[in-house]
Amino acid sequence: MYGPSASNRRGSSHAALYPRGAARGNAAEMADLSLGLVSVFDDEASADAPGVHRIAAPALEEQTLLAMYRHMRQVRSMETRMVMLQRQGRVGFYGSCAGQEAPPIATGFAVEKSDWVFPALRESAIMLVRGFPLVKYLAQVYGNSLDVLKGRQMPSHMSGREVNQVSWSSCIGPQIPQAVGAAWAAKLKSDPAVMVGFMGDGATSQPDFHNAINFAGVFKLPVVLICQNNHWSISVPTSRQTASQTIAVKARAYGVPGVRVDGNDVLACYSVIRRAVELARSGGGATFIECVTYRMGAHSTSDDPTRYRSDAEVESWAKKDPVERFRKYLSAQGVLPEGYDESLEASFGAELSAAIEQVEAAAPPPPESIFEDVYATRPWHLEEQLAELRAAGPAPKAH
Ligand SMILES: Cc1ncc(C[n+]2csc(CCOP(=O)(O)OP(=O)(O)O)c2C)c(N)n1
Ligand SMILES: [Mg+2]
Repeated sequence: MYGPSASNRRGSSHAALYPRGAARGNAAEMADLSLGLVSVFDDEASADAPGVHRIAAPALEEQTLLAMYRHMRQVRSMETRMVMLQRQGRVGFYGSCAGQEAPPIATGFAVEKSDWVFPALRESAIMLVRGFPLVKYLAQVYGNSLDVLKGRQMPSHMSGREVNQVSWSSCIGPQIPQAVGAAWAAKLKSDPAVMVGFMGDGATSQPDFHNAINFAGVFKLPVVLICQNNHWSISVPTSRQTASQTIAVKARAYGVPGVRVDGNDVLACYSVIRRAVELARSGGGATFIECVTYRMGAHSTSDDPTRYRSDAEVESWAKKDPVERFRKYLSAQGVLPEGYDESLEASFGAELSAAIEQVEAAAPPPPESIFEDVYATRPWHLEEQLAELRAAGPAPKAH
């Protein structure tokens, strides 16, 4: 989408700012990475990327790398299955994150238990990395009695109190000031929690983005703002969204370091997000990260992307599939056990089928539940309405 800048073409100054193997950074060091493309994978997919800035792989144990890979594959299988279920009429709506697995999975590994996630549209799976049960997760799509949100949210708007993840709000943008506000609260309370706020490329055109990042810069807040630039806001391409050279560079205007990273390279995402989280926790303030990625499927099950984007574009990004790139990397490193993929597919396929079966067998939320969770003590007029509902008996069966 973006051409190489003069500073990228020089390249060497970049290398000095983010040296290979650097474990920790400071705000000044990260400030000039907003025009390049930080990457770990040295593969065909990134070889000709303009301004590519290769960094060393993060020092992660083999077990952690495999766990990360497992999550990437699991999410891909889950997204594929859920879209199929929608097409079969078993769920009403689904928003898939296929193609964009790397930033959320990397985030799940980069944050600590006490940190909070404020997602945009395609980061629900962070909850699974942080231990949220699959059955409860899928029940949200069905909105039935196993759903912790009691069917009150649109499908795919998962959230989980036990994993510190708030619901995304459907409106584009409000989670950004919410993340920043929570970071301000944490700072005022000397709470070491870091807030991670996500957005799509489209959300960077919203006033909420500018208000929030400005505030985060001025008050040096413990927040990491992550934009998943998937090149489209439904049918609007990034080129019609902004005339900025990159999205990450917008951070400069607010005195916040901006880092542009290969969003289909899970290890690069992990390194950059982890450093930003550490920086935030150590009092270094906010970082804005642009993850350059691609939505492989439709915006949601209500969208037909063939109306606005070309097959050639989709095919060119298919070659940069983040799951496949990670598989090739692990295989080249000798980390992937023989037959691992096959056993993973089989076990996760079975786990998914069992979870779906359990969820589909659950009853709808009881009608009385609409009177719960707003007031600590139910006011008289709601008591009256509840009595009326009970007196009316069960609703007629839908055909
Ligand atoms: C304030 C607001 N305006 C418009 C919409 C309709 N809408 C839903 S998703 C979307 C595009 C979002 O694009 P982006 O932020 O790039 O996220 P992506 O879907 O690409 O992940 C729009 C315009 C909305 N939900 N809220
Ligand atoms: Mg987008």
